[in-house]
Amino acid sequence: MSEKIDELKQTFQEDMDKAQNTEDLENIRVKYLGKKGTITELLKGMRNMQGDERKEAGKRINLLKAQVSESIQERGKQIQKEMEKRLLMADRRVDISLPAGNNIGSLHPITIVQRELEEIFSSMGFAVEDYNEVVTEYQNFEAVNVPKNHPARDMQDTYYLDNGELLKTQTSAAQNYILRKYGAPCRAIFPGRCFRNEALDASHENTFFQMEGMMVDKDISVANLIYFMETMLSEVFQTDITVRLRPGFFPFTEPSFELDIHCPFCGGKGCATCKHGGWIELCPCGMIHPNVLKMGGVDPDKYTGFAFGLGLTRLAMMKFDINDIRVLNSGNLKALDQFTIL
Ligand code: FA5
Repeated sequence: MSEKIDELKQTFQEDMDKAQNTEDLENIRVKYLGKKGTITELLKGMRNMQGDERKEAGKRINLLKAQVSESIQERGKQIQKEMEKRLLMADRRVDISLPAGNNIGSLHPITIVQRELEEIFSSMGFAVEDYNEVVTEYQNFEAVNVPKNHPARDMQDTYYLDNGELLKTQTSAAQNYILRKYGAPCRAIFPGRCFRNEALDASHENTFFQMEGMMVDKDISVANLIYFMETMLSEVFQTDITVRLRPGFFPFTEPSFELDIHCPFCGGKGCATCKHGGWIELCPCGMIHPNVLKMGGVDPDKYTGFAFGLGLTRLAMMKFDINDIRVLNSGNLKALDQFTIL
């Protein structure tokens, strides 16, 4: 019996290694667990056994049955995920001249990219948080080290409510809330809609999405920042991504950087997407300023951390090759219909 079980385990593993899709898996399930399946036959064979031999065989076969069924389920989930990923990340090109013939609805391109990023960061232990769109001046500016009359406020003019609150200009407005909620150590991302009083053009909207991320712990350094950004972007673009940091300025990070990626479309040779420079500017980031940690109730002498503010809308444009940001908020079904996920 034990030889038979070992043999069966081996052939099962070989069959599983070859399984590519749900149909292959169903065939394997029938072969081993179906009415006339090999394991079912083994169980039937116990009829001829007695006493301890029967007991022992029953234990082993039932264990094998549970393992086989679990492996099939696990592989099924994996195949399902791979299929969803392929559907989501298929290299879609927007052709707005195509007729709008699709009536079944679809996820918005930004939602597709946001969900993918959430999944990637969750798998690296980051909590996913949501935050208000209407915030106080304190949250949007003071709590991230931008005091009243600081010139950095000029770059982020926005829409004010009569009660003095405002539509948040950056997801950084949630940094203080996140630090207070989690304390240290913490890892969190918080995507959100942002608003700015902008002159609109092909790459500037008054309403757009960012995805902010923060990691705070003992001895966090720029090396950690680079590692997480490279890992995340390699997943998004499904290819190894090299990043470079250039000096930048944000009042809430010190040092501050602009993170560029080696163009994933031309491999750095130069193309229309990277404006022939080989690099694409993607994500401002830096080490969280001690004042921001302090205002969030975290001791900057014990903890350090990094923060980044990814332009989610711009990332979606890059992934789906959309060359005018205004398409995304336009409700133009001719363009948006093409992202339908069946
Ligand atoms: C900020 O908003 C900082 N809060 C980012 C940050 C977070 C830095 C944490 C350091 C640490 P900036 O203004 O550059 O930075 O905006 C970040 C990204 O948002 C830009 O790179 C861009 O992709 C996107 N963005 C900004 N303004 C617009 C706009 N009008 N339309 C579309 N995307 C925009």
